[in-house]
Amino acid sequence: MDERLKSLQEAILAIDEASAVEVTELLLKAEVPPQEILEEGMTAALLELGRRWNCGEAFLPEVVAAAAIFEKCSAIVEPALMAQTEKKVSHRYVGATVKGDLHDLGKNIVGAMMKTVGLEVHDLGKNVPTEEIVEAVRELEPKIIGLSALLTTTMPEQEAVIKALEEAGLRDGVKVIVGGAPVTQEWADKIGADGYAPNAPEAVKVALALTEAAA
Ligand code: B1M
Repeated sequence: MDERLKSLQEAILAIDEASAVEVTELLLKAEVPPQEILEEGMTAALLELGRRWNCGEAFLPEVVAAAAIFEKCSAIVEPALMAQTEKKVSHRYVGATVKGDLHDLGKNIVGAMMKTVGLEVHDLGKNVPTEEIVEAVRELEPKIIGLSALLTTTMPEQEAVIKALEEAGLRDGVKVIVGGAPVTQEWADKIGADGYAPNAPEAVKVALALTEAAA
């Protein structure tokens, strides 16, 4: 692993915002691909923090502070991400973190990556009620929606959205991709989602495959 990506991880884990911002800018200047900065630097740091939290080695205030630094670094990386990718498709994508769930960093990264391939992204935010997602599908008529869930207790909301789309007669017109740390392919199959991805680059691949299949 690039030592500079490692120092970005360390700065986030040490809750050192100034260093994290500085290293992110240096990495971009050094033309390290923005996807690598996002995945191997920033996301890896939060995953490590999650592990520490699990073992009682980290506490909520640290997680909140690290998440804020992550967002600062994302704002720096996102324009580079947008600039370097060639646009391929132009369909509408609606993204949301499901009801009861306040985790939105992953959803934001997925949305940013979807934009880089030319998808028109509508971000409904976090803790989004099922009815609001159904309404957005009715109004915006997206080709794809992406549902993030980071808690085992909110995963069932992904299923609730799929059921609500069926009941509203909207399910046939839209592909549903699910993701989030506890979500698996098995879960996606069980709830009748069209796609699952473990990370943002894979989510883009799945979205492209689904839009091609639907075209
Ligand atoms: Co929370 N939290 N959290 N948290 N948090 C987890 C998820 C947890 C695993 C930590 C732990 O205990 N080890 C645990 C869940 C346990 C479980 O459900 N079994 C947990 C808990 C318990 C909680 C609270 C209940 C804590 C409390 O209050 N006691 C609380 C719940 C609040 C709520 O949602 N109602 C809570 C709160 C928070 C913060 C607000 C402090 C903060 C979120 C800040 C924010 O999002 N703005 C936070 C954080 C940061 C985490 C961890 C540490 C990191 C999550 C994250 O942002 N990762 C997390 C530990 C972990 O995940 N291991 C944890 C980085 C992010 C880029 O990754 O979101 O996984 P992720 O997204 C990835 C992939 O999952 C995928 O691609 C992304 C990029 O590669 N992906 C998709 C995501 N969405 C996708 C959609 C797709 C496809 C792929 O298609 C559409």
